[in-house]
Amino acid sequence: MALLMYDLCGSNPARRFSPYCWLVKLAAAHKQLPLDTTPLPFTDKASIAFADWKQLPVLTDGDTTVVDSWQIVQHLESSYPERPIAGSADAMGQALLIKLSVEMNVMGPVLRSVILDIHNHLAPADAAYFRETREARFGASLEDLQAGRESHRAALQSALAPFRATLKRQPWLSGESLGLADMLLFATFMWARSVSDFQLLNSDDPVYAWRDAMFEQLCTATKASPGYDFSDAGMSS
Ligand SMILES: N[C@@H](CCC(=O)N[C@@H](CS)C(=O)NCC(=O)O)C(=O)O
Repeated sequence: MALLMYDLCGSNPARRFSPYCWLVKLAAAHKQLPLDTTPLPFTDKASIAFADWKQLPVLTDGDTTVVDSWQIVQHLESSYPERPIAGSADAMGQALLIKLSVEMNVMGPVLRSVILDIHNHLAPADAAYFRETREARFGASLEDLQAGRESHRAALQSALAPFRATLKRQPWLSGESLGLADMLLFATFMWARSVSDFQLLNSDDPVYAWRDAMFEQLCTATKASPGYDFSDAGMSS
């Protein structure tokens, strides 16, 4: 087994912030799989042209290339079933609802809260690319988007309501043990944490305590996984 993931980075190659790349790192950490990573900036599409893909993460597993974080997670689960993150095809299917809920409801307010912080961690060519593509997508300047971060933070609190209610009734989003549903939400927090010190959560929020517990669990797991370590992932959000 030789797992290599192309991982999005900032001007500092050690600054890795993509939530999709975080998801793969979390899954590999949980499974205690050694995962090597190659840092790539946004504008280096040439290095992943072999995969016929323009987004990160891209994973190579020996001779096999897998693109898209969800397909990568499914590949890891089927190829390396020990220490499952979902445990069955049905559980994987149910986690898809969590993934889409995070992407459609949670990622937006998180991104708008830290979008200028992301930009400020990029090398000049990437910063220009990020500004152009994201300002076109949102129809507003990065400065204006992030200036509204208190309202984005409020929107985030609402989006987290079902996650918060779940965590009042059980220790993990996946149930009695940490699993894929937890990784899907946590990856989004790692995205922000890697680039920003903006406080997204109130400290009395059950999601805050869960996030600390996730960090603790996965930092412990990565100690068994040479090649990467996220105990120093960046800032604290
Ligand atoms: N559905 C893809 C989404 C991946 C994605 O959007 N990655 C972003 C980084 S967070 C990217 O590489 N964007 C390339 C670009 O904006 O040019 C996945 O789950 O892997």
